[in-house]
Amino acid sequence: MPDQDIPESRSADIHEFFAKDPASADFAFFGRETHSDRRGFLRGAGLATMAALVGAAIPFHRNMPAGLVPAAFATESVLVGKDGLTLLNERPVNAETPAHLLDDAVTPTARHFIRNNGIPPTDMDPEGWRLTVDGMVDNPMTYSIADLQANFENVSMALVIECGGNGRAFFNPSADGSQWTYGAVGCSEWSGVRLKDVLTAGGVQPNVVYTAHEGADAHASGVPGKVPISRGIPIAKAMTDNVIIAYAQNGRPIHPMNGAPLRLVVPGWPGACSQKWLQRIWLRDVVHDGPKMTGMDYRVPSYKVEPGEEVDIEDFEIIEQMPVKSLITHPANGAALEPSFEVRGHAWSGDRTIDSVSVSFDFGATWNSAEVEAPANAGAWQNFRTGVELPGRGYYEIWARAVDSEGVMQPHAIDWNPKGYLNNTMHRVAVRVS
Ligand SMILES: Nc1nc2c(c(=O)[nH]1)N[C@H]1C(S)=C(S)[C@@H](COP(=O)(O)O)O[C@H]1N2
Ligand SMILES: [Mo]
Repeated sequence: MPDQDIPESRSADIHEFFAKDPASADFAFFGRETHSDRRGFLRGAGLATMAALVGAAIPFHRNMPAGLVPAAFATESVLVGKDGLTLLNERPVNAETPAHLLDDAVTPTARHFIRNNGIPPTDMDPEGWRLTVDGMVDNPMTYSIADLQANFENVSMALVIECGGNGRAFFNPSADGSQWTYGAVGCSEWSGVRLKDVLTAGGVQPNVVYTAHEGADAHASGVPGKVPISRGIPIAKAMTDNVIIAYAQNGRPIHPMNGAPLRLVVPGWPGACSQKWLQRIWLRDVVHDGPKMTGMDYRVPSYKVEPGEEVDIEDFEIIEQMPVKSLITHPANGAALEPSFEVRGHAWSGDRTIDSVSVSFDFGATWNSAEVEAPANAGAWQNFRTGVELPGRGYYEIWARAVDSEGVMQPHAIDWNPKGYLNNTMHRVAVRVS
């Protein structure tokens, strides 16, 4: 590979890295060689890309044994191109963003969390990518990404993706699954075409009730043909304006771990609806029953249950909108501060908007209303800020609670459910004034 093709910064050009040197990229992201017919890591051209990825030239590269994986990758591997994320699980990969790193109004790609149910595809070449739209449509179609761009209106929107299990770590009794704390949420700017336009072009048949989404990732068990996750949404939701088939994230190709080169973005609903590495959407006349649609997956009891209570599987229903929630992104939890500072963060609520956010520093005895900005567009989170003036030195907690456009407020305590979904309790951060 000629030198001028070297990506300049490790986070900006991950996609090019994949396109130009798949073998090295595979190694960097997956910790293994996936194309045995291709040149191995660090042989010949691999050096240039590796230097770009470790962020500096490697003066002693001649001494590096062939095939040696730099220690810089050993700890980062899949987190290449990500900045400061906490790795919760490695296979499949789950990584969340510490709340204070989510301070930006629009989440940089490097800080968008990763939630994988299986093993990502290694071929994410945008040129060869195809999306098939079929099932109960009059005109089944297969599109390249260029076809989508040429045939439909291209739109860019800041959209919230939050994992249904965000906050699971705080359930007691605890729930199985990735122990997300606060950071399985992000609001990147996504560019793509509207799902509704693509479905309309296909001719939605009158008896359609649900979409079904398929991606190119493989099941974690490695069993060929086994699908890790295939979810869908009611057709009415699919036909709304801000559900998009995205080909870009923050004006750049989508990060490989966020679903490059094509993904769905269904803001306000469990992240699981936003199929990554999207290859097929088919329309159905029944509620979709693919993997992770049934049983207890992304479902909660249809009534309030006691913590630990056994619930009949029949009594579970599919999670639709995510509940009202806020996140304090400044100050950081554990910060040492002067008595006067600004509290900042974001608030969001499913398909609704936020009416108000209040902030307390005296364990909820008094609340001050924060200034809340309008969303950048429907489906984006809303930024809030307020100044606080603490009375003197000591330990304080900053609490935030949002109220949405239907008057629903975040709770103090968790509404327990067996799989630990939908934890929207108030966010608290500890600060010390000295
Ligand atoms: N193909 C595919 N799409 C997927 C998943 C997956 O494992 N495979 N995970 C889903 C879940 S559970 C979530 S929360 C979001 C996370 O998106 P992100 O990894 O880009 O943050 O992707 C969803 N789309
Ligand atoms: Mo998720």
